[in-house]
Amino acid sequence: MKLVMAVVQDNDVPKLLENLMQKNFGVTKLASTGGFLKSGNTTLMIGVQDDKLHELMEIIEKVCKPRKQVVTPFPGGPGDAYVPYPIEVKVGGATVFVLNVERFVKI
Ligand code: 2BA
Repeated sequence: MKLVMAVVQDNDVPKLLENLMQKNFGVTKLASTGGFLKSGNTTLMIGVQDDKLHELMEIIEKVCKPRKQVVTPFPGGPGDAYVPYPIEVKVGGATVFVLNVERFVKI
């Protein structure tokens, strides 16, 4: 069994959850915040049997689209020369971690 931790953009969450529910994946949704943009994103925790991992990854890939976001970087610290001009960053589709599960119990 694997535990998939997928950091996705909030915009993609409703459609992704709908797709995952249709295919009977078990999902826990966590509100999270990106360290760089310091804005909200969503982390989905999905426990999945090994033989369903490929199907799960295909759904995430299909639904989560990369987007461009314009941000103004934060100053590094006191005394830093800071020029607050906006930069464009590409966010997503999804950042996905796949972890081996040692034990899975429901009590
Ligand atoms: P954020 O940390 O808010 O990053 C948002 C986007 O900003 C990133 O998109 C990337 O395109 C850009 N970015 C991040 N750090 C940067 C830097 N030092 N310089 C320039 N641009 C930078 P993604 O790579 O698609 O990441 C989306 C979100 O996934 C991240 O939001 C973070 O919440 C999570 N994430 C990404 N890599 C991670 C990692 N190695 N460990 C844990 N979470 C991660």
